[in-house]
Amino acid sequence: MTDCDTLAALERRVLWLASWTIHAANHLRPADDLDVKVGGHQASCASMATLMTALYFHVLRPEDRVAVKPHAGPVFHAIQYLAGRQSRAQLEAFRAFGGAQSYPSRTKDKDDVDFSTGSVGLGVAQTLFSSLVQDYVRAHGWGTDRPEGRMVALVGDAEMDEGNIYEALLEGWKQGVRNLWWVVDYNRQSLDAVIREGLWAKLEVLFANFGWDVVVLRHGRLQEAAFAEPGGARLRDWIEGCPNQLYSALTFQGGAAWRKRLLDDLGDQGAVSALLERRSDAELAALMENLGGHDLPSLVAAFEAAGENDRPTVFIAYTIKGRGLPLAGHKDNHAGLMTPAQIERLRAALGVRAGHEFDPWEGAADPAALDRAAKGAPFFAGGPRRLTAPAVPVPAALPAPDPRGKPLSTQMAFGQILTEIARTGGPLAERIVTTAPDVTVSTNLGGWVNRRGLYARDTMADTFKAERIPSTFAWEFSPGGQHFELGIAEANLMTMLSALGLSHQINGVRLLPVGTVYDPFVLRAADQLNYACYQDARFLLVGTPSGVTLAPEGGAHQSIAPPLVGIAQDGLAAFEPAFADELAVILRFAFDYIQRPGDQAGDKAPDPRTWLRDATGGSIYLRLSTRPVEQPGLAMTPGRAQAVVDGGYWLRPPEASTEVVVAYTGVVAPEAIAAVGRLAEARRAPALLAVTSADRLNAGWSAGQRAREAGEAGALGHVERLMAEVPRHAGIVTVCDGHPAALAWLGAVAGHRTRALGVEHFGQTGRIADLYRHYGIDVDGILAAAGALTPGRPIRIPA
Ligand SMILES: Cc1ncc(C[n+]2csc(CCOP(=O)(O)OP(=O)(O)O)c2C)c(N)n1
Ligand SMILES: [Mg+2]
Repeated sequence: MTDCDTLAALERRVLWLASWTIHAANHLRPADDLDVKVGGHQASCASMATLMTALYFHVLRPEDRVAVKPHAGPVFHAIQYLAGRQSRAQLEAFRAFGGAQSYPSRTKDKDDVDFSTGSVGLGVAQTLFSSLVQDYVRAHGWGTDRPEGRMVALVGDAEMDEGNIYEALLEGWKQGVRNLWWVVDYNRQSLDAVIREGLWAKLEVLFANFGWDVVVLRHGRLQEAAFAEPGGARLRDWIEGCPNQLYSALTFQGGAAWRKRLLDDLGDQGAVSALLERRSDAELAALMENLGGHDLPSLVAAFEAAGENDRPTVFIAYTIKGRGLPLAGHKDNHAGLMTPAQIERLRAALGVRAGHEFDPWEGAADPAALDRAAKGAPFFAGGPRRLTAPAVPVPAALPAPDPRGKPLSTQMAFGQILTEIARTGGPLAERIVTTAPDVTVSTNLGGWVNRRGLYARDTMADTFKAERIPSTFAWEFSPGGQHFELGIAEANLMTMLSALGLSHQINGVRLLPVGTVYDPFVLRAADQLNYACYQDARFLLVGTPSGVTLAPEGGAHQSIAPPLVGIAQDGLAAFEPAFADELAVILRFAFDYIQRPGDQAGDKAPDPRTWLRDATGGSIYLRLSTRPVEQPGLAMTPGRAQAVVDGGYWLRPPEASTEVVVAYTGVVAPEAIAAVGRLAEARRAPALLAVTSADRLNAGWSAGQRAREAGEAGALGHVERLMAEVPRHAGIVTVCDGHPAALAWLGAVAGHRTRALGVEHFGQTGRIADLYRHYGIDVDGILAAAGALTPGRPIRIPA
């Protein structure tokens, strides 16, 4: 066990290294790197140095996982460095290209980051969902060879304003979350301002209401000892009543200012005056700064006491932003940087020689003892923290629903395919875990849930079933269930997918997460989705219903922009199929694709057929619809299946004489097919392109161009091959139930004039026919566009 003197010496090294890392990034780089100063770190780091020293060098265990608040990144890297897990070169390149990241990053940092942070609030929720996932995994009998870990979030007090934290809190309460610590760095400062008075009391009540243990770390040992002296009670009352702004301001001004103010306020009270007089200015400042979050013995004792049980616990640790630095307490310190003169004074105080700033134990009395303590800390004793799990085999084909001549929607097909997987069982079925924010039935997961059950740590019977009341859905919860039912909070869905989708690396157990959401609400949780992808979590996201095609369901539920999200979101391959057999092929691909090894471990070479870096894998987004459409009755040949995955295929190929091409994606297939039939009357050899993934076509196009620019003469993306078949004089009409920009770029691939049809305005309700007409994505709209775009006989409209 590391004693508190050793921890205190480690803390000094942590504070120095973090401060120097930031200073070096600002002052020691070539001049052209200094165009933007690196703010937002120094004061936050000083606030967190004590807390993080106690946690990483004493309290945490190898199985614990931590989300470090973004601006404490340099403290994290310094700790990793002292433990031998981070390189000096990375610290020296802090915030430079390829160097240690500003905010801890699972994917971009080279040391072992458990959870990325940056967009405040998200890492906090991630720890909660990761804890639920750990329970899920163990409830299914997996991963029991490892001890249970605790999920820990280090949270800023202003970060607690983020709403997603409370959405997660509520869900955690419902699901009986445990093994979770949130440690609030209660420095009473945000970026702009000083925090409202009494926030801690609100948090205390709130968390207690949700069944959490609340530990307020207000005073350190020095303060507690002073409170025990004559007059100490008055001092305590003064400290506890002192407004945040004043406490911060006095901290900034130091010992003499403290004395003056305290004497002014309490000085006539004999015993208090004596208490103050017994201390020098420096001692008085140290006393007043000795808050709970800066007192190693208090922190260690509190964490150890809480570690006795698995209850969710919030620690409100009083700290001082910038503590130990000349920036301490100043309300403008968020982006504050120490001047070269100030860092020189800190250097002198800590006994650091010039030129030895990055030496791990420079200035330490007993370097060998510190080295042993740092590297031997339990947290670092468990070897690599990132686990692996073998891929779950995926069958060569998934069962495509048999429409038997009946129209079918992609959402119905999705439900049927999953139900069939549930029925046939096997490894794929075992590892799929579904989740939805109160849209399980309405996104067609009901069949799957009927067979696989809902998950909960405790069994809960379906009362309707027990009472023999007929119902289509069995709603039984058990530890073996495979559906996580979430409340209506799309942010929680995405964070849950992020947690489920990292299980192979966090728990060493592979899960295949499938989350469904009404497509418009992808945007409601777009930042959480981005966060999940940024961490390289692996999942399938199914947006359904989508577009204006949900028609009478209400204009307020329409999605216009998600196809563009599908194109733009890094780490997410988006598909928008029209037909059931396409969906079956895409789903099979998806279950395989989400298990591929990623950028860090995987083969980074692009596939020469498409120029997509498919070997690395990623997550999948499917945009589906509730509109039944006639199935084309085509065979699913290997060639068509490959093209469906690559992003598109010719339903009617172009010829040398082709004058117009209609390219569609998704649910508007019937309109596109009918329009091409009609066009044949007025234009030569109209062609029809089925786009199953605008995202993958677009990505392959960009990659092909980049490769050619880099000298790979033969590089061609799939869409470039498709468009090469279209004669130069032909025009292209694109159509989709979403923003027209999703397909408008097709014309640029090989230089064809293009008219892009789609939806640009939000909120009309009506029948599908009304809306398609209104937005011009019906047959007449396509014909009108084709007529205006290409020369030739007038086209008869309406049909
Ligand atoms: C979602 C999001 N919004 C805004 C920011 C910009 N930002 C970074 S830190 C911060 C304030 C943080 O205050 P607090 O959480 O109290 O941490 P401290 O500055 O005290 O270390 C803000 C607004 C961000 N990183 N993420
Ligand atoms: Mg703060």
